[in-house]
Amino acid sequence: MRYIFYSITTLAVVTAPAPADYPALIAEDKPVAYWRFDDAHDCCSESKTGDLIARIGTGVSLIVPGPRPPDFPAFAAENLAAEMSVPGQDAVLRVKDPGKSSVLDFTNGDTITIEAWVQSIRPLRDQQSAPIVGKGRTENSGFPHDNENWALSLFGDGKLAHASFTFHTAAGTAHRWVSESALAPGEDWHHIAISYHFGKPDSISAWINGKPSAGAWEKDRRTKTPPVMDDDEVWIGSTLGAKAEHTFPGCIDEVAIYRATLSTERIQLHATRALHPATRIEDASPHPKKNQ
Ligand SMILES: [Ca+2]
Ligand SMILES: [Ca+2]
Repeated sequence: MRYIFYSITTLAVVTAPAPADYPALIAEDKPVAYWRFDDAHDCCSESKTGDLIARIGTGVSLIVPGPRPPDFPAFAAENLAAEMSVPGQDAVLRVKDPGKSSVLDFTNGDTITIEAWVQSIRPLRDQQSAPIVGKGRTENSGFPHDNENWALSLFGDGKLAHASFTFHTAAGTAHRWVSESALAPGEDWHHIAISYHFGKPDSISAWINGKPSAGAWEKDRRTKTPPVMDDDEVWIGSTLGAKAEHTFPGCIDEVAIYRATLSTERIQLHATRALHPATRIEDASPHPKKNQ
């Protein structure tokens, strides 16, 4: 009887009401751009807010599963993500900057928060950067090579992947912050978020799967100098001409950009992950021995 009672209580946990649906959660925090990759058509995936359109490169697949229940209860069972499926062959999503003083432009005094779900399937080499979403450094004609306005990436240490935030100054100097916490490559989905108030190097916050992580600017790269700000594109999943070595090694989903900081409580809500019910039963239930 003990085993039957255990199963019933576990079922009660499984059928508890799910939290609010993910797009509604994001909308409450008022992003200026939010790409879901679920309702893409021919060429494009539209932002759920504003009118920023991500044009889909031919090396991107939009038929792969994103985070889904039961592990990620806020998502729909049919949630889709963007896979950089053919690295080096146009595996990138491109968003045009509307122009001067657009919602994609940031300078000193502005706050940016960037978040995304990532499935980093292949391991990163030591010092390898895996771009999630960033503005500039596209190698588009008419723009300098070192014009990264802002970017969220993973950064490899040869084994694990750390969260990183980078920008260039107008002079073209790169400034990279790297989290202490890191995630292992594989099939699991992870929520990554970074918040930064430009001009204040100590203002940076990062969260991996909802947990705040300490971190540091690379040596001599703390700066109060403003970032370069121009009209280059935002790219999701790749940088630097979308070459294979500069393309994200896996899938990206639910990319959101805010012009404000988000509290840890809100980030944790976004990053909600259920304990896997099946695993709990497997692990926790006593199994009677055979022939007992
Ligand atoms: Ca999605
Ligand atoms: Ca601009």
